[in-house]
Amino acid sequence: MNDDEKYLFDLAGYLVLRDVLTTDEVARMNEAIDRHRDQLVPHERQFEGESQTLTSEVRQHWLEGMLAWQRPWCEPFRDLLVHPRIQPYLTEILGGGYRLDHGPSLVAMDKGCAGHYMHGGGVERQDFSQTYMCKFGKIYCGLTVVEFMLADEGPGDGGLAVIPGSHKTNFPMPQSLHLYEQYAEYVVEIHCRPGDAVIFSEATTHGTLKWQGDHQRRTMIYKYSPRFQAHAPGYHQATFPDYVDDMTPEQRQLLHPPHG
Ligand SMILES: O=C(O)CCC(=O)C(=O)O
Repeated sequence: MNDDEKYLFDLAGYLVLRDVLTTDEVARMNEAIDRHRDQLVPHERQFEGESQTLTSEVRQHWLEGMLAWQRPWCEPFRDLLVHPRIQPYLTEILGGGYRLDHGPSLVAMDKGCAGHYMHGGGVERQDFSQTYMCKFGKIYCGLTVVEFMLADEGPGDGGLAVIPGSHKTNFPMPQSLHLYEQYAEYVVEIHCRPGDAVIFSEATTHGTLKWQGDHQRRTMIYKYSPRFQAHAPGYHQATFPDYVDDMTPEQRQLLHPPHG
């Protein structure tokens, strides 16, 4: 993570990284998802709230469980846990030994699909697990999101949107902004090509705009925490799930419970 990227991440709460995945990696993931499309689950209506701008009869579809899929389908998703382009960023902002907190999850959206209200940021995050701080030139993040784009997300398509700088806000978000009904000029729609990645603090206010693209939106979401911290219950309630035995030691390291 170079000095420009540290400045931008601290300023805005997110970074867009171009060409993180090869065309082949994107194609392998899309093929694996196509093979499991019968497992896509419609998203609950609660994520649009009462919003007049985000609601739709066309539901988002989510898919999980990729790490446990049969080989070769699990492989590209396991590889993302230890992707060499992403690791230096997470090490810098989360510290060594960071953990997969929850995910991976696919969000798939067809034309006209419902969004997700603006959430996170400022005083909404009273829980330290989702904090953002910068002290003595060092960034400290709690829950941190990496989105890997598997389809084009161009101007006017909708999809991921953030409020730059909102990871440092001090006042409650107006309800009309939460519902994306007012102050749209403060919300930035993120534009990506397949293979790009976006890293953002969960404390950066973000959401999903209604999908207007003719093609299906596909983004893979991985959420990480520092090694000593958990937001979600994790993968290790009593014992590790069986598929962990079949992972590399480097991949398995990411599924460890919080520790000092
Ligand atoms: O659709 C997206 O890219 C954002 C999803 C989101 O807001 C979340 O997982 O918290």
